[in-house]
Amino acid sequence: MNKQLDLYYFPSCPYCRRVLSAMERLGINDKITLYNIHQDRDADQRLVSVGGKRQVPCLFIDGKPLYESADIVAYLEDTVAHAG
Ligand SMILES: N[C@@H](CCC(=O)N[C@@H](CS)C(=O)NCC(=O)O)C(=O)O
Repeated sequence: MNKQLDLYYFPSCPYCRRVLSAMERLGINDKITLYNIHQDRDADQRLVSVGGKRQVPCLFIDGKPLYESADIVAYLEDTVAHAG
């Protein structure tokens, strides 16, 4: 997997926790950079300006936003975890 993967999240969000647990389960924590939008104002603004809305979790795949925790988990399972 040579794509840049950035997860925008905040810790108390249950949908974010679903994605974080999947990352843990799949053993891919080291492949994804985390941005806590409650601690990082620039990241928060990037999420809105590039992603289009302030909703987390959002996974940026080479700069393109993927919203919805179920879709993110499916992407991680199908694409990232099998990439070696
Ligand atoms: N269906 C979404 C729900 C995500 C969601 O509601 N996240 C909340 C935080 S827990 C949020 O960002 N709310 C702001 C908004 O939707 O504008 C998912 O499964 O990812």
